[in-house]
Amino acid sequence: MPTNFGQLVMGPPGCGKSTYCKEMAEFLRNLGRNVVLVNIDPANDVLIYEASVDVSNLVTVEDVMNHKQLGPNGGLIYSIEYLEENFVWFHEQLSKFKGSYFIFDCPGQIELYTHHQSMKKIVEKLQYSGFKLCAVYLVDSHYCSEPGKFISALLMTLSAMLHMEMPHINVLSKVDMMAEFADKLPFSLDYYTEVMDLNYMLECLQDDKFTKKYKKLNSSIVELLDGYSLVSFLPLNIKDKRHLLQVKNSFDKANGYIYNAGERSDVQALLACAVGSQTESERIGIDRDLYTSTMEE
Ligand SMILES: Nc1nc2c(ncn2[C@@H]2O[C@H](COP(=O)(O)OP(=O)(O)O)[C@@H](O)[C@H]2O)c(=O)[nH]1
Ligand SMILES: [Mg+2]
Repeated sequence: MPTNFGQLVMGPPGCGKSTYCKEMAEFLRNLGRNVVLVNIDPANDVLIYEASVDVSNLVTVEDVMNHKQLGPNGGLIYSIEYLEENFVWFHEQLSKFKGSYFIFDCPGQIELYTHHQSMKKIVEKLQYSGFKLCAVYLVDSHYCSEPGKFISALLMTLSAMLHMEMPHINVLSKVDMMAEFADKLPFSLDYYTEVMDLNYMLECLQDDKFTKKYKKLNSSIVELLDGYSLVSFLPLNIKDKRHLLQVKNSFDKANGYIYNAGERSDVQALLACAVGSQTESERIGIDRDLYTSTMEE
């Protein structure tokens, strides 16, 4: 029986999930992969790609809001709970595309990834029925513009990693926009992607006008993040093919696609992908020049 590989694209609203799904699907299709796009964001009323499976055929937030007298957030949570209850429908839809590579465009309500149970249960059911999945968690690079925002993004990302309990890669999206707020960035791009020594960030937090009154809390949060030492990001400008390739290599390792699917038959390419044998400048140096030149002036 063919294995179904795939990824769930998660992250807060507006971080670029749907755009990523569309562009990554195209990128992978150009490499010869048979990609199926699945929309599981019931709030996605206008789709920018053609979805082979669309949760709106089962439930829409608008209907839920009208029938259950809920607001947009409650409506979305209810819709995902409804999808979980109707997993048989969902599985039947996906079964039509056996052996494909699945990209799931997920909703932007982060409580679904940090503490609510339905997304986790949907993932468990998919894994139980043979899907090999990983999470691609997008965070808008605008979060780097203030120390408090960056720390909250790290906490949110860490919570999602711990809660979802699945192979996980994190992506800092829209890095092409970083030059616009370069004057606000005390550190270079690799500091944010590698999440280097957070004591430097702590110093910024202790001086920042919004966070300086919470000195003990700031220290505890930084200590917690340092203790887990799990969060790092890959940079992504959606128009940059080198970034798409880096992200692809990373998610293919995360869910084991490179070891099973036989797409990259060339042994050297396989090894390079498997052991991550890239030089530092290949991985991030070009980006530093492109996106942070104004920061270093
Ligand atoms: N500059 C820039 N804009 C992006 C990038 N990725 C997405 N966007 C824009 O961000 C906005 C929100 O993207 P969308 O995919 O709808 O986000 P979602 O709510 O997470 O699905 C759209 O206007 C996209 O064109 C990127 O890499 N660079
Ligand atoms: Mg979207």
